[in-house]
Amino acid sequence: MALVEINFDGLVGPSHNYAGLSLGNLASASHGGDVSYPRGAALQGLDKMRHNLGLGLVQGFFAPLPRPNHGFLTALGLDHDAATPGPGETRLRAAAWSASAMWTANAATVSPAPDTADHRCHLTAANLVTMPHRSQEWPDTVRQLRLAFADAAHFAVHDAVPACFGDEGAANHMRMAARHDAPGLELFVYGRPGGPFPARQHEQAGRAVARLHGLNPEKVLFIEQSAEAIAAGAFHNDVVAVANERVLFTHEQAFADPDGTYAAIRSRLPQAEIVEVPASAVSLADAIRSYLFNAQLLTLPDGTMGLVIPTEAWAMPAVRGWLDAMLASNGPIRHVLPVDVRQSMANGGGPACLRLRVVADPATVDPRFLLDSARIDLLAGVVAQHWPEQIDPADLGRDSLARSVMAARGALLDAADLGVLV
Ligand code: SUG
Repeated sequence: MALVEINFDGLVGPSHNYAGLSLGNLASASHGGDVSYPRGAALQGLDKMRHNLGLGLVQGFFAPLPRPNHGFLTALGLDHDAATPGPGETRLRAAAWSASAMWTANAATVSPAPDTADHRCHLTAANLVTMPHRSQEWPDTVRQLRLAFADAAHFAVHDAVPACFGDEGAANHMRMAARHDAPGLELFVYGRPGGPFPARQHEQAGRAVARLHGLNPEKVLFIEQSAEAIAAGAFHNDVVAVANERVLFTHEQAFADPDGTYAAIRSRLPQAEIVEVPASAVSLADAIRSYLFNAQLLTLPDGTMGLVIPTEAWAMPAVRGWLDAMLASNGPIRHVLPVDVRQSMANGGGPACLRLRVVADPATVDPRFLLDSARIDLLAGVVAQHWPEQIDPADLGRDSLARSVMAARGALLDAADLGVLV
């Protein structure tokens, strides 16, 4: 089979909860303390995978990481099972329970084989150092990537770049190309510190990844994210822009220098089409609240493009109005496909956060990470039987909950024949 785009969705883990851990992520902050529904959340995610598979696309998944992460607590000098956390310890304890690895757009940055010097697909795990709860993900993530992409003739998996440079992976990286299997232009978006919220992506992290991947310097752009976007809650670029093949779908205020950015793209990829949503039609605040841009912009088997958006975006009048006008026009995005991922959305993770795109020949990927409808049913059966129905953040740390969360992940790994990740 030729090189195709494969979307690897993170299966929502059994410890999914709302602990309000991500400063600058308005949804996470506003839902902190709410009761979560891990079973419902994971089933919503699996329904999205089933939906996209039904479009005729290749779908993969990654398993949840081990939680609670007792090693993280030990390294911080904390007991695993203290019933009453000491002052200032609640957030640290919650961090060890976070199911944040579900947002696999932050797992790694991926450069497909047509872009790299050695014609292999390169993946660099993201260090995610800005948020303590996410900083513990990458060693387990890289283990999983090395299993899924073990075929060294086709893949190279790199450790995360040094922690002095924050890297959030594919959420701050876009690739544009005439077609997925053609050489592409890779766009690394970074933020500058100084605003009210952390700029999670450091420019040097993107530069390091581009070097590690052996990208042609003429086919790489380093783009500054606009400070106003970060200040408005766009903690990752994929909250305000998404690209697919020749199309960039972006909010007017996504980049520090939009005109310079568009000109640089067009000069390197003449067929680029830039679909810019003006602030006069959808304000930055509405774009971030609705997650319009945290969409999966997908090339469908008939060659047209579809935009998989969260139902929240479809329900917002300003966004709906703009999308209706877009569909009525003769633009490159021909279909809008709403999906319900509300449990993830309440922590700031839309359809695009939940997937990592890898352009590769599916035959070169470990088949245990690829899905067909029977395998989705298998995973859904495990979730229905083993995932906790609900979690009150006040219960994080309880031994009985820890045991059921670990047993649920164990059952999933057994069913998926991934026991080696235990
Ligand atoms: O890193 N939320 C994630 C959401 C990640 C979304 N990913 C992309 N935009 N690609 C984050 O902020 C919230 C966890 C909590 O508060 O319990 C959280 O980690």
